[in-house]
Amino acid sequence: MDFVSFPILTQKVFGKRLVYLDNAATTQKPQVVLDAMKNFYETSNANIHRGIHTLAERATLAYEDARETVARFIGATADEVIFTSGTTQSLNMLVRMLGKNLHAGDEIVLTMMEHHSNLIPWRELAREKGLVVKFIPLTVGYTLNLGKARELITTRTKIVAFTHVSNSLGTINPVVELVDLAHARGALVVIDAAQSVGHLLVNVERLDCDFLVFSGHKMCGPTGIGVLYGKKKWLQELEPVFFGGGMVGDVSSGPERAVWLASSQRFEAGTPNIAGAVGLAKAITFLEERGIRQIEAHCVMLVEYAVSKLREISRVKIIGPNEGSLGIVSFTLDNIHPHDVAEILNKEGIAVRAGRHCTMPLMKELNLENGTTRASFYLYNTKEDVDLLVAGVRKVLEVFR
Ligand code: C6P
Repeated sequence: MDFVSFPILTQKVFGKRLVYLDNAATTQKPQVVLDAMKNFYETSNANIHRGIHTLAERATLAYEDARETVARFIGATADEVIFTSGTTQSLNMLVRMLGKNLHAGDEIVLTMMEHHSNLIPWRELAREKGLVVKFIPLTVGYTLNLGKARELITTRTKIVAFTHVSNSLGTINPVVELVDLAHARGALVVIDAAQSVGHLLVNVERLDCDFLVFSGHKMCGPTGIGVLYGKKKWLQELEPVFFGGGMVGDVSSGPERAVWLASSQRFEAGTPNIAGAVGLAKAITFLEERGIRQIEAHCVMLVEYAVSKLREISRVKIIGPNEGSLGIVSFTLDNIHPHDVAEILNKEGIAVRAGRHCTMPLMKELNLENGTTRASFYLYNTKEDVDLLVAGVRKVLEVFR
């Protein structure tokens, strides 16, 4: 599927066809995205919302069109979409904005499978303000323990923040149940959708989440562009935490506070990643043309195939749910260090990620101090890629007999 649209995938590594299975870290970029960004710089580059010359108007239009595209894609309105540099910046910004209304003793509920980006910002805030952070544990089947979630989410809970899809396990979390639980207790919901947007249909209206964040680079877009979605009623109440050009309606040298712009631009201080937004919008139309449902089905099929093949090897242990994993297969091979596994696979032209995947608390909980080897798939991967991975794994096991 779509192999030819991605120029980088046509190369060889150590004389072997590149088998790129590190898509949860970042996906490759189709030619149309590369062309869209090149075309922007060649024909339209200017700063936005500032100039009244032709290029400035063209660039502003391209940037705001990109915002419209993102909004439509996730079922939001344009004024609910804030461009950031990626999931990590979205979360750090959001934590600081929400933190202004949190007080000592308030509780934040996260899950044991959070990426550091949806963990450390909350922990830092909690340390500063005396907040309590609680974690929803996992079941033995690597899914969230919803019974415990019901106990942990109480009227003291102010925020429930969780990943839609685990980057280490591939687990798809039950968003609707968690949103219902949180809202029933009066808590706000923050969804880390870094591993889900562009992989399955994500509609913020249907999910009824309060905030949702994701990165362009994990869905065929460029690096350095991401999104913070917020329900309009919350964004209207929140104060920005970054200040500078492009976000004020009025400011003077006096001590009085500046007046922020009313639109989501007030959260985008400074010159944003204009070409990145253009590239992300192109990535979205590229994915839509291929069909998000088809992409999801393709990745699910590849995971099922990979799991069934890997399970034939007795020394492999799959670290993830039996079913319902989205494009991610994490595994261990006896006690072989995942870095050794990845190095040998690399010599076979196969790119995987090895280690703790920025989820150290999860790995500690699972007694996997060295982490796992993780293969992650996207629309351009094939069953042949899986076969090569499995052959590579057998090679690793021969080396570590
Ligand atoms: N996970 C991985 O290999 P950034 O780096 O800001 O684009 O995304 C951070 C992030 C947040 N949440 C989840 C669930 C993620 O998977 C990631 C990025 C990559 O798993 C790089 S650590």
